[in-house]
Order: sequence, then C-alpha cells, then structure tokens
Amino acid sequence: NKIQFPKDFLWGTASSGPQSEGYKHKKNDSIWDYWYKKEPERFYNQVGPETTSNVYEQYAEDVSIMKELNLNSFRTSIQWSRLIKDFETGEVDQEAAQFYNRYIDEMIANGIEPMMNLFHFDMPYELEQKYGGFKSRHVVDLYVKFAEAAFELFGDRVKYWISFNEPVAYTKGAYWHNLIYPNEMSMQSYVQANYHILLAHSLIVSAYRKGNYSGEIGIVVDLLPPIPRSENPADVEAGRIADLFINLIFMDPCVRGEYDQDYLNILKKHDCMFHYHIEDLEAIKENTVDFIGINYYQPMRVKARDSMPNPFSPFTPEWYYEPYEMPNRRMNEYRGWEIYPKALYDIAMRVKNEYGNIKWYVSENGMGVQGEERFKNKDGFIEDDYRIDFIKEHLGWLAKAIDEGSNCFGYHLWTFVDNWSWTNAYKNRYGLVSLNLNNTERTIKKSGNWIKEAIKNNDFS
Ligand code: BGP
Repeated sequence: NKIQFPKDFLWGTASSGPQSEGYKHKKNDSIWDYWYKKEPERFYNQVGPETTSNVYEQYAEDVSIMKELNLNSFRTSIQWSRLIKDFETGEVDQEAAQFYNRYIDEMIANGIEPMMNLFHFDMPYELEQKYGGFKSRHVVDLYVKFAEAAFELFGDRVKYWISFNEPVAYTKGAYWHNLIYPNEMSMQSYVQANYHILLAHSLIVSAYRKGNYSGEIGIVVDLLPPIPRSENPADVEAGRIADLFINLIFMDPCVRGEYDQDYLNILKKHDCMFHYHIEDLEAIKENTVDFIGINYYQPMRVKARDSMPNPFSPFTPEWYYEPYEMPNRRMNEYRGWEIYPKALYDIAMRVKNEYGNIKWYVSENGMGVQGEERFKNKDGFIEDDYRIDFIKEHLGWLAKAIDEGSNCFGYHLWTFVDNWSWTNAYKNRYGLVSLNLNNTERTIKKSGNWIKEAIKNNDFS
C-alpha cells in the first residue's frame, strides 16, 4: 500500500527570519537581539541570533537546493525589526524591502510558493521597551502598519500570508514559563497579550481583504493535543482546561469567530479577564481565516492535580492540571520530545469535524537531533534514517486523514537548512540539509535525497 498525496499538494519546509537571516544590514533589534546582548548566558553555548545560516546572502543557493529536492513551497518570516525603519510611522527600510523582494522573486522563479509569515516571536525591542510589546493596544496599531506595508510591497506575488506563528508559544515563553524576554510571570499579561495578538491578527485579515489582494491569509498555531491520563472525569477536565488555554484560545476565535465561553468564564472567575473594546468582537467575528497552519511536534499528556494549589498563589491554568509523564511513552531519544504520529490524524479529524473542515496544512513537524554529527558517514553525509522514519510515519497518518476527507493541502517540515533556535542555538538539528557552522556550507542529508525521490514518485511509503 503506497502512501500517496493529492496532485497539487504543497511540499515544503518552514523556517523564520530571525532563525536564518543573520545580521547583515539589519537596522533595528528584536527582543532576541537585545536579550542576547544583555544575557548571553541564557543562550545555549552563548550562541545568539547573529549566528545563522546567512540566508541574507545565501538565499539563492537555498532556493536552488529546494528546487533540486522537488519541493514546491517554503515558509519563512519577514522580520518586523528588519523591514520597518520607523515603527511609529511604518516607514520601510528600503534595503530590507529589496532583500525580501529578491528572496521572494527567487522562490517564484524556481517554482517555490512563498508563504510569508509576519511574526515569529520577534517583537521589536523598542516596542517591548516603550510599550511592553503586545500587552499594549498601541502596538496592535503599529503591527497593522507593518503588515499593511508588507502587503503593499509583496502582496502582488505572495499568495499565502500568515499573521503569526505559534502565538501561544511566544506568550507562554514571555509571560508564563520564563523562557522568552521579558520573562515576566503574569497570567494577566499572558491573557492580555494573547488577546491583543488575536485583535492584531483580525485587523490585518481585514486590511488584507480591503486591499483586494488575490491570495489567502491565515495563522499558524501550535497544537498540543491534550491526552488525559485516564477517562476519569477529573483527568478529562484537566485535559479540557489545558486545551482551552493553550490550543483553543486561537483556534476558536480565528476559525469560528469567537472564544469558547468556558475560557472566558474561567478568566472571569479568577479576575483575569482581558480588557477589550466592544467593537473588537465584531472585527474578530468578521475576519476569520482562509486557512489554518498547524505545527505539530508532540502531544500534551495531562492529569488532574494530585494536590490543590496554594489558594494565595497567583492563578495559572496549572491550578487545574499538571503534566503527566506517562511511563513507556515513545520518546525521541535525541531531543527529548515524545513521538506520537497518530495525533496528526486526530488533529486532522478534529479540524474536519469541529472546525467546518476548513482548509489547513501542516506548517511544522519535524525531528530535532542533538549531536547529529555522529551520524555522518565517511563521505561527510548525514545518514538520518530516524528522520525519514519519523516523516514517513507522520505522513502515513496524514494520508489516512486526507482519504477520510480532511481538507489538508500541504506538509512543511521544520526545517530546510539546520537553523538557529531560540535558547537552544544549534543543539538540536532539524534540517533536510546540514549546516557547517564554520563556513555556512550546506550539505544535503539522506532525508533530503529521500524526500526528493518520494515527491517525484508520489510514494512516501
Ligand atoms: C517551533 C518553533 C520553531 C522551532 C521549532 C523547534 O515551536 O516555531 O521556531 O524553533 O519549534 O524547536 P527547538 O528548536 O526548540 O527544538
């Protein structure tokens, strides 16, 4: 039984501006640039965002390898802190505009569909410092100016736009789990920033539609399917709360036009409701997405808490659930994340059954491997059979979901060339193509050659 996909399926990879471009000609700092200067010790091996695969200069080489591997689409992001010179007025930096023009044109000329994302955790530092980033409503307006500038510059050629990548991964890191600058632990900030991101998203969907561009606009969410420890109602309820605070806070309003009432009720109960204007709700309702991108790496196993939280401690959703370390779950021994391919099928069916079978694609899925050098053969090629197996297994479940009517139009692996990762730098390698950090030389891995043949033959078995 062959694993096959529809004829016009998008086969691509995903990356982001801050993780791949490097510093050349960048005029403004993002929070990552600033944070690295301030606290380099928070970064793995003290390697920061200036150490990348230098896509700023090597984009054409990458695009030609994508073509060689039979890939036909690619997602990356336009950096707000690169494209915009003056955040208040939205004035564009011409050198940056020319760079993104060259990059996008190169993709199109080589049959690679560009999917451009506008925010990949990279809040401009100036806006963080002056206004507290997305905690501020003013920053929503400034983001809309940035998005409008991008639509105007590239909207004649880019057919797929993405407002945000994994908004919850960003806000969780910044306001809940102490992983992203400004490392402020506050549920109120988490809720407010998420609300403003949603509003910013809806407003740019509206601006895009008003501009009469001929493409589509969506958002990328990271879904962590909750798997409760048992069918016991307390565990099921734990899964439901985790789902509400991590997955549904964007899925619901972006696709259905409104929040789940249970989410709002919990916020009110804990005096954590966000500030909003009544007319925002109309904008959110009217501007639902054309498509959704779903990043899937691993599920979230949860259970009811064993003990009650201290009622005097500040509220977090973890009052209602805690992670469950299921014994014998299958782990990626090289990265530490669970491998559970069937969740991709469950996600696809959920989108079909609960979200009106909206058009969606796998915007990230992939396998990080620590110390991947050890899999180099004597000719210097990385033999990443584990990655091929990982992809095959996930595609098997995805193909089954498509056979059963799921409206999935593509699969993007994280990532193309090994790239810099937030606080992990180059510890975990994900690429189809390996990066030599000393000279930024690229070498196709075994998985790259495998996918090339699989796409050519439409056979992923
Ligand atoms: C996703 C992010 C990516 C990338 C990936 C791998 O959540 O969208 O930017 O970093 O995770 O994660 P890591 O590099 O931490 O292993």
